[in-house]
Amino acid sequence: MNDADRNALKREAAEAAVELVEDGMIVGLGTGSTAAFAVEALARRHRQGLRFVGIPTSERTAAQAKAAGIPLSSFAEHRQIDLTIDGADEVERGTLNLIKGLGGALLREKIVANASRRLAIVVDGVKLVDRLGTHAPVPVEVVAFGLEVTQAALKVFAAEVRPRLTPAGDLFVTDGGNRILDCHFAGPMADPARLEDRIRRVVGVVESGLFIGRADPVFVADGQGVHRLD
Ligand code: ABF
Repeated sequence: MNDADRNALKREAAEAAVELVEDGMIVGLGTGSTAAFAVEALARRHRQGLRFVGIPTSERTAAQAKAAGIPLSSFAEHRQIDLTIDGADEVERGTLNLIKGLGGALLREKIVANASRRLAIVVDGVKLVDRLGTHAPVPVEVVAFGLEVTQAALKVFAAEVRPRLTPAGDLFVTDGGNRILDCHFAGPMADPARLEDRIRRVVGVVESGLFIGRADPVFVADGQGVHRLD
């Protein structure tokens, strides 16, 4: 599938999720190319008169939303988000567990997801898998200090642990000033919930990109239409 076709699917999934937004809501704004289509659709609905405020999951999304005229807020004003619309890297059929964070915003995404009554996930069909770990590594956000030690500790669970680099070859720095270690597994994961728990206990880890039992619902666009998974 070419990029244009894939983008058309991403847009369809995003537009379906935006239908869940109601007047007066506090809306979490996700990160990534699929979530960006949702921000675009939200901006259109805002111009048509829908009233809501957005809480962004990254500086990138904040800039997009601001430029599009969406009113933004923060946790200083609102502790509870009604609905967040975000992308994902893999969605497990059946459980709807997720891998997120290849876009580098996993910590803020998890904080926003945690504060949300509902987390609507928008993906194209390529990201729907039988078991997590089919295509994507699990990104783990870690503090910069002791990176090598944390990397070695994560190596106990993963086949390979690689520091995320920028295209220029420097260590990638998250919006929170942390680093990312991408954990590659030899095959699909047997027990992602247990793995999330074990990764979290490693000293130096801030959060992992495993999102267990949080998606509600998932919109998947696959060329046959948009399917809603609950
Ligand atoms: C965010 O952006 C992430 O959690 C995920 O890593 C990524 C998906 O990006 P895209 O929609 O561009 O594939 O939603």
